[in-house]
Amino acid sequence: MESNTLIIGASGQIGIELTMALRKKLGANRVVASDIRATTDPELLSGPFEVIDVLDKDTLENIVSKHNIGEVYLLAALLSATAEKNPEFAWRLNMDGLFNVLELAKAKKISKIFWPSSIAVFGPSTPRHNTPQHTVMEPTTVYGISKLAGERWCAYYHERFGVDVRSIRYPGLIGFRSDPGGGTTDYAVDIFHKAIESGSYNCFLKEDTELPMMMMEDAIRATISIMEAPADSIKERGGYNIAGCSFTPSQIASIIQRDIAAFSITYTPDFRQAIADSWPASIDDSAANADWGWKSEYDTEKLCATMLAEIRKKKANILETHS
Ligand code: AKB
Repeated sequence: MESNTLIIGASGQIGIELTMALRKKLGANRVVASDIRATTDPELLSGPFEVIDVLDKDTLENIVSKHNIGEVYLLAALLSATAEKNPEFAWRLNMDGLFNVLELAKAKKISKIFWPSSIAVFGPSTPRHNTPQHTVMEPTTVYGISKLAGERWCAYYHERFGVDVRSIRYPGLIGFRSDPGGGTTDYAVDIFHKAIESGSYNCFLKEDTELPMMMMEDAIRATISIMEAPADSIKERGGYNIAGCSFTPSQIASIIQRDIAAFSITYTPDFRQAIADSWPASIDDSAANADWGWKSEYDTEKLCATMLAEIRKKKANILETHS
């Protein structure tokens, strides 16, 4: 019997889009979406849905056996800004959740794992531009520390127990279908919604804060490609650098102003500025390109044009449905 796929944390920013992409590819019934809370989202309910707390090992194991799960995408985590507010819980969720899934693979109850890492594994002592795959890694955030430790555990479980775990260091992810929650790069999604809704945006980062970003379509494609790549092509069992584009708040504000001339932006940096300042500005993804053929398809211009067009379309559809 063919095994199925489980997505843990399916209600989050990546989870919804990944669930839909995998259901399209594999068939709705072969992809089980799960989250800590029940959902009313029709997209998530277009196939099987289970409530799972990834910290509850027994329930996780029962669901894996009930649905004959082979591959697990573990997306449940606290992101950088939220993690700083609750370090103890962030560490527990981000680490113990990973251990529970790695242990299932070690016991041969599942065959393959995707676990997201992040550019947050890097820190202020890392070279900021074109950050290499292998370099100094001294993260200063709870989130970054948990991601770096998680990468090392993934590599350890692969080396020691043959666990097939694959990982990507996501940059800031920009999508129009779902909202981000609790990240430092969230401004770069919010700015498009505010520009269209109210014509102005108050940014929590300084105007010249350059960060690596990526259109969600690219991120989903990267995630599915690394999982489909032959096992012997995956040389990095910690996490792969992947690059999309890099920009500052003032650069995207200027692009938005070409479309919405009256758009205005103000800057009120808060605690997230220090997090952003500790991260790279741009990423070297040549290892991902060489090992499993990764290449981004969205530059900053294309990303902005897509966000503006799709958010407008979404709002027009909502108005139409309500009229
Ligand atoms: C965050 O801002 O915390 C995330 C990330 C870069 O991992 N988007």
